[in-house]
Order: sequence, then C-alpha cells, then structure tokens
Amino acid sequence: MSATLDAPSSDIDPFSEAFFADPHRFHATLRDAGPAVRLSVYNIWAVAGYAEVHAMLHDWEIFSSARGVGIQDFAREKPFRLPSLVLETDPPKHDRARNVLNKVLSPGNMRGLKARFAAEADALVARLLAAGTCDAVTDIAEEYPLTVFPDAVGMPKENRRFLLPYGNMVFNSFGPQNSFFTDAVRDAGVVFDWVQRQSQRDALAPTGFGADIHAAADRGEITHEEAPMVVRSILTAGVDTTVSGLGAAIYCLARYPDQFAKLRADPTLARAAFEEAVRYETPVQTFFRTTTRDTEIGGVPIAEGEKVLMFLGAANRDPRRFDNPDAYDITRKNAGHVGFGSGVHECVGQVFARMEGEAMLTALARGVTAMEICGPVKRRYNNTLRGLASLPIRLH
Ligand code: OVM
Repeated sequence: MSATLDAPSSDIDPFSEAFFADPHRFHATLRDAGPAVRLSVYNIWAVAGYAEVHAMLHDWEIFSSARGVGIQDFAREKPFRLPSLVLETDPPKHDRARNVLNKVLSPGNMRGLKARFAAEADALVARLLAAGTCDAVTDIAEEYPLTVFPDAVGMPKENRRFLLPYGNMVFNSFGPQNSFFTDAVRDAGVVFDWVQRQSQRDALAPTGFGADIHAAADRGEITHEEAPMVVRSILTAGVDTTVSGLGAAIYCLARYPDQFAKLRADPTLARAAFEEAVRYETPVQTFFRTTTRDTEIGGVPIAEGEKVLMFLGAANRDPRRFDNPDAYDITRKNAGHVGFGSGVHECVGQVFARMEGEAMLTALARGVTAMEICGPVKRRYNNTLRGLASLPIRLH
C-alpha cells in the first residue's frame, strides 16, 4: 500500500474497431501491465483486473459516478444528456431514485410476470421452428425483450423499436466522440423527443413499471419532476443490455453444442446458462468513475479528478479469479462476476433481465434439439456494449 509504483502506460485504444473485434487479448495485456494503466490515446486510467475493478465498484466515495460514468467529465464539459438520477449520481442523492427502482423492480413485483414471459418465449420458439432458419439477433434477442419489456413498463405498441437506436446512442455516448458515436447520434433529436414523451405519466398505461414510478412521486419518494427521469432510466438501461445478453447466450449455446446438450438434458440450468453468458460476453463492457481525491490503485498513484475506466469484461475473465475463464461452462461457480456491476450501482433490473434470459433459454431447451450457425456472424460495435448485429441460425 505504501510503496509507489511507476505508472505503466499503453497506447491501446479501447474504443477502436481493432479492440472491439478481439477484446480478449487486449484485456490480457491490460490486466498484466499493472493494477492501473495509463492510456495515452485518451489520457485516462484503465483498470482490468478483477480485484481492482471490484474494489473500485465498492468505493463510491473515491470513485464517483456524479461526474459521469463515461469519458466525459461533467465537472469540465456539458453532459451529452441530462444526467441520470441513478446512474450518474452518488449517495445520498442516488439513493432516492434507486430506492424507488428497487421496489418497482423487486422480485415480489416481478413474480406476476413469470407466466407471461414463459408463454411469450414458447410462442416465439414455435414460430421460429416453423420457419426453420432465423436471425437470432433480430428474431430472438431483439424481438423478445421488445415485447415483454415495453409491456411490463406499460408502453403503447407504436414505435417500440425506437428503444434500440436510443440505447445505441446512449451507450455509445459513454465513449469518445469517435465514428461509432457520431453514426449513432445522427437521428438523436427524434428519438430523444420520443423517449421524453414516453416517460410522461399520460403516455403510460395505468398499471406497469411506468405507472409504479409515477405513483412513487404521489407518495413523495421522488418529485413529480423527477418521475419521468426515472422512467427514462429504465427505458435506457432495460432493452439494449438484455438484447446483448440474450444474443450472447444464444451465440454461446450455438458455438458450444456440448453446453446446449447439458441444458437440454436439464432445462432448469437455463438460469445458469444465461448467467454464464453474462460473465462470458459481459454485455456492458465498461464504465468510468472519476476520482474525488488523490488515491492509489494497487500502489499506482492516481490524482484527484482523473477518469478511470473499469473493464468489467476483462475482470470477468481474469484467470486470477476464475478457473479456465475463457471456457463457457454453464455449471461453473460464477458467483461474484461483475457483469451486472457490484456495489451501490449494481444493476437494479437484474431480476427482470434474468427472468427474460431464463424464460427464453428454457423455451429453447425444451423446444429445440439443435442450433446450427448457418451464415456469417456479424458483431455490432458500440463504445460500451458488446453484442451482435447478426447471428443466422437453423433450429431443429
Ligand atoms: C440511466 C442508465 C443508462 C444507461 C445504463 C444504465 C446500465 C442506466 O439512464 O439511468 O445502467
């Protein structure tokens, strides 16, 4: 702790196409370079080891979210959008909105959705089996969340697909203003206006997560001005993330037929198969924190006001934490993975996300004997999310 290390540095660009195409070897380089590495391209710090990422996630007082969890420093630049009341705040301010979401998205409030989730997943698998081949990204990983999530929120049917470009914009905005970002925000005006409208009480059904959030304002837990912002948070965080997660799970099961065979033999492993895909592919790859004072990470001194990039995906494949980390193994003990984060900001929608994953993988395990990749797999590059653009599969 007292010994000061020379700061290792690297010219790796973690927001480049080369990085996104094959992140794992860069992750290994960063993990092995030191506990914190200076990235010369952006003048930021990078942390890729499990122990260090986990420690940062649990130290919100030093590693703050209030100056933004992207590369932008809200203390120096105007935020890209009105800052989120949960994601981009620290306790105690954070806790009011968080407590509302904790209740709205609690296991108890979610129980009533389970039968609907299973029925929708079974019906989707039946339709896809009849068609024979499909694109697992558009036809499953996007289709399923775009049905069950807006239904649960209480959104109208029209324009639900706007949630995808919206998520793509916001998750790109946590990175630098590179071409991934500028391409994503081209139609930002229309989509942002739509999201703002959808967050208002009168745009939402009288029951559902949206109505529940506005009802919390009636009880004084948040203000009526804050309620649409809290709805915005679930619309931002609730779709693209689960699209990437479901895509990751299906991609894993299609690539590793021995794991799909295990799942088919015991469909109660569906939940574990989804969880392991979240560790293995880590849909949300990175988030930043900003230091509130001079500190150190593993003996590397870090000054106050520095942006520190946490590589959740690298932490989830750290061989110092997980045995044989590059194997997708649905029976491994992966508790402690940081695919949903950890600490005060740990994913508030994880119960919902896991329910989607469990329902979809259960339906596939029961209804499908084999999944074959039958065309070129294409990745979708995004400054924060790791996911696919296309996964052609044949279902048997
Ligand atoms: C929010 C928000 C946005 C993106 C992600 C997220 C992963 C939350 O607006 O609160 O959590």
